[in-house]
Amino acid sequence: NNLYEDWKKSVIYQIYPKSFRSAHQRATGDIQGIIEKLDYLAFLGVDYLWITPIYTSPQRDNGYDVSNYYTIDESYGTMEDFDQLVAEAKERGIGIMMDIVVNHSSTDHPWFQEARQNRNSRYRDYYIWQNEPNNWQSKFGGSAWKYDNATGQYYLHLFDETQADLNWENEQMRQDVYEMMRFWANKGVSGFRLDVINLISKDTSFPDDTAGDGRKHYTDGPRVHEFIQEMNREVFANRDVITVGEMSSTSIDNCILYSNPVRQELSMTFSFHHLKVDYPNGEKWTQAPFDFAMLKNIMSSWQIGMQQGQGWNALFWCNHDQPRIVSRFGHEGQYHKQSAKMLATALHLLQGTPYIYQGEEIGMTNPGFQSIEDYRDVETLNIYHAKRQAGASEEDVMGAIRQKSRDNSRTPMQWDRTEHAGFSQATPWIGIPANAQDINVEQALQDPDSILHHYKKLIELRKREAVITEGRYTLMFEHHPQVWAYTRTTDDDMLLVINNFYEEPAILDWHLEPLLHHDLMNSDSEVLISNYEDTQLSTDSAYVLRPYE
Ligand code: TEU
Repeated sequence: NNLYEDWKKSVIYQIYPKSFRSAHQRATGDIQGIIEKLDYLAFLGVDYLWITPIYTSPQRDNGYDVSNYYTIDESYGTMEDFDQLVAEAKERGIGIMMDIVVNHSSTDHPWFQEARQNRNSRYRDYYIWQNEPNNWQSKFGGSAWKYDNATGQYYLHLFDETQADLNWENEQMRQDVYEMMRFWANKGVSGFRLDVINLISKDTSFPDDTAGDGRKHYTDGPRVHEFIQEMNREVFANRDVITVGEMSSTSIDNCILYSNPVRQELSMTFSFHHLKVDYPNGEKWTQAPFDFAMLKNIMSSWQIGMQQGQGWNALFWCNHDQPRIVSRFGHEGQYHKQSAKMLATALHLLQGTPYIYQGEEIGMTNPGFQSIEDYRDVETLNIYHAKRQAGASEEDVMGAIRQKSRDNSRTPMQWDRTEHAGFSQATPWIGIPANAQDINVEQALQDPDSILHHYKKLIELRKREAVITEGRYTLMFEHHPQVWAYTRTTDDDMLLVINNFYEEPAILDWHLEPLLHHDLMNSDSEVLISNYEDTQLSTDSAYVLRPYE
């Protein structure tokens, strides 16, 4: 049954190279730094490394603004370094996934440079030009259109104004993209992560949005499945690569289309609805607790929906655009360890492909920077200025930024207790949280009870227990205000996962789940993994879970 091909048991680790490790002792990380740490990653047991963009770039958006898709940015090293990385990772059974950013290019890219020269330029139509802007908004704030003096027209940029949207209606442009992707595939990379790939097909009448920021006119747009199927034929078919599409504001139905194997589009999708549960009324730039009922509900609908439609989802709490999960849904203080392990368990025993973002496996936290001067991210800086200008107080804006900024996850990887946490001997490009003294890889390796060892064990379990890959998902104790519990079942096995998301002890009343209770009383069971040493499943009428157990 090719529904469960081998790669579906794999676990992926995300590296943000700017903040991973600087072998050259500079302010930013590099490829040799990744090579130095391959043994560590092999020890953890991951199968693929997704490396965020390392192509030549002016770094306005930390590499998501590519000015040459065929070269490595000098700050990261050389093409020789890259080839060495692919080869040395392969020796350890690890594949490299490239991050492909083709919804837009940098305005420094030669295509754009030529396109903006004059309206008849050969590359003009590689981008999207209009005489008048519509009311679509950039995801980083302000209008999505920028007036370009030289030719007197506006170009579209859904992100920063230096990230001009490519025109996927242009067939030659598409062919150039596929050729570029084949170049990396031929170098022996094992996969692709496709940046905001569900935004590439726009409604070409560019209508004003009557109620919103425009996203409904380009999200999962009219030709997107056609383009991805074409990319599949041109690049992925007959190659041993896995693919994951980053899907902005998507739907379960579309993700099934993107990832059901019969459709020949992508291996899997990233969706973000579960990470908007602390955006009250959809507003990100707020300080707000997370809505647990909503989280449970979203996770469950995606598990059930994707399973029914035979799609495949990526499982993730963290990435380079999100705050740290232990600071977000867990506990930074006394229950740091328990809560980080609980969150890992809740996620890794679901159906899908788990992604671990660098530092998550040791429980890295948000840095809690005090001043806007400490932040680097273009989105954060834009929002700071926009909100301040609109009259918001320094305290409110900084409070929201401390909770939501993308820089929360971009601080250097904490390797050890030395200065700059073993990231580099030079002062890093962005600060390091004070808790690096306690939260670091060296410490985690020495402590058999560490968060790191818990992640390692979860990865081992996934390889060993087919039920984690294949089992049917059923939500248990649906309305419990503190507990997310679910079962995964196959014909032979049942896995029961129970997580207390809060510091307060939680009581499970078995009378609420009589069938489950009956099954547990009449079968042999074993505790596979827990964040407390002495966890035992009791079938007494009420079962009490400890803080974050
Ligand atoms: O992110 C796309 C995206 O929509 C976000 O997660 C984005 O960070 C968020 O909307 C901001 O509020 C991808 C990359 O992961 C991100 O780092 C890039 O900045 C972005 O695309 C543009 O390439």
